[in-house]
Amino acid sequence: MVFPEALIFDVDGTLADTERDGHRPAFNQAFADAGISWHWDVEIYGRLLRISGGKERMRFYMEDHPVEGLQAQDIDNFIINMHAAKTRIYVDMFANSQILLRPGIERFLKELNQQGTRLAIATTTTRDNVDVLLSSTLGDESLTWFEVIATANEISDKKPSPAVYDYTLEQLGLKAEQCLAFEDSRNGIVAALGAGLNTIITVNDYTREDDFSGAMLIVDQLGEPDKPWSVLGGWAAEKLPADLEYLDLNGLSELMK
Ligand code: XBP
Ligand code: MG
Repeated sequence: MVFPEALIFDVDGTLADTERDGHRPAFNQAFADAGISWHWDVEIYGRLLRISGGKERMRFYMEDHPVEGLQAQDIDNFIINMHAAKTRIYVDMFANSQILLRPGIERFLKELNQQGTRLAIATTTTRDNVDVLLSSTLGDESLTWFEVIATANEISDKKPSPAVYDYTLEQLGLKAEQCLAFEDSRNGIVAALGAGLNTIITVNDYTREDDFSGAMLIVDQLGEPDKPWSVLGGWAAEKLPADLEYLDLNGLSELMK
């Protein structure tokens, strides 16, 4: 293996823990505003995360929790409108944002950007959500660090489909073996592996127990000098220097040998 030409990052759960305290309350606010009795608590939402994509998640939930008075022919419009409302609420939440990047993300992205490694994003979330997360945590300029930002706006076929990764590779003009993906979930790794990408996993509270078979490396987070990571597994884990406490360019080079 050689050092990757490009690194491709998932967003939700990987760059930031957006699901529990971001997307979930935004959905609930949209439901409440529309006068719908749905409420997704932390546990219910964890189960629903199996379905990627907010529109798909609502459609799935509706099968067992029909909305009173909603006719079959109005369901598509209902989903579109609810999702647009949820996206507006989510974006507005960042005005007084408590959503921070996960440990190591800012440090590592800056290091990669300075060193000239090409960067991309491959996510099933909506483009507005990516823009607000990046600009509120790293500044507007950070959007230009990513050569490709592939979202649900470009690719409607969501993870675990590899479509968003296939599209990202095509846009980068690179083959899968020249790149590396960063993911946090089962759906994410299935998508990345499906596109042929080596994958590093940072688990989170919702995904800790997921099946990450095939991952190159599994860690609790990318780590910081004052917040060392825990290496949890992965087929390349033993290549890492034992005293390495966080992922940096040197660690990545070792991993790719
Ligand atoms: C993210 C998702 C998204 C978000 C909500 O998955 O599944 O649906 O939960 O965003 P991944 P939208 O991290 O694998 O990309 O409501 O915009 O879909
Ligand atoms: Mg994710």
